[in-house]
Amino acid sequence: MKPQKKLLLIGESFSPWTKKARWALEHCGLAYGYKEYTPTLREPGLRWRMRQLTGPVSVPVMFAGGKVFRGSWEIARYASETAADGRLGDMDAIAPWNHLSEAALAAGRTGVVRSVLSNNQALEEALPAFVPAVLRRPMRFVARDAAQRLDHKYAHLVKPDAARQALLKTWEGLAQSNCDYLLGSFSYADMAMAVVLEVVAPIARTEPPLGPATQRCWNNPELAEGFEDLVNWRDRLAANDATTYSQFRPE
Ligand SMILES: N[C@@H](CCC(=O)N[C@@H](CS)C(=O)NCC(=O)O)C(=O)O
Repeated sequence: MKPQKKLLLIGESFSPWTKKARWALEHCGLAYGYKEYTPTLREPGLRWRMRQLTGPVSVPVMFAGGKVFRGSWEIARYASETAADGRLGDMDAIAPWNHLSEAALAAGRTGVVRSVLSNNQALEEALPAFVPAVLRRPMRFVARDAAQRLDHKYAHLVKPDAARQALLKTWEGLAQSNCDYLLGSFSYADMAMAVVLEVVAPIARTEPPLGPATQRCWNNPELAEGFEDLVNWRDRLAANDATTYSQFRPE
């Protein structure tokens, strides 16, 4: 293990990309500080910290020894290089799995955002915690506006059917490896693909917790039923001390 720098991760607890980053850091035994990001409200602060005043920003972002690591893949690579013992697997061999995961998550996110947009209760739940109950209904438009902006920001990344394709490839990969690990032993490939199930039948603990209507928006019963074997596989990884991470553990 290389000497450890102080790490600060900024993410969204419910976001599958943040889940991938945390899982990788924790599997590599790296301690990190964590701050929850609130889109729009916290964007100026994040831009300031990143020294990035223009262009799109997204989370997770990690700060380590004056360097900025943008996105789950850069963070996972950093974790792998710091652990320096190959415990996340061969990252070059894993890259194609991560591409499948990214495409599936992009499609999943757009599905979730559009489902929130068509659900008044979920829109109210999306407002920050400090908004009092009586103001939630009249302020739905604020949440709708934020969700529409997210939808526009990321819609270009969506390839139809990407989630199903990624799940199918994972199912085939596991059948081929003939064990619970895509590359024969637990690696970031398993994390990247197991996290796809978080836009199908999520189980990771989120803080702050999502409201009940929002939770329903994150579920895709049709895919969950079609890929029940994979949901069970992900549950086995989550239940195993050697392969799980903090968001899969009860508090
Ligand atoms: N490729 C990036 C994707 C990260 C990403 O899409 N983050 C979204 C999560 S929904 C985000 O930051 N959304 C909030 C925003 O755009 O304001 C990664 O691997 O981390």
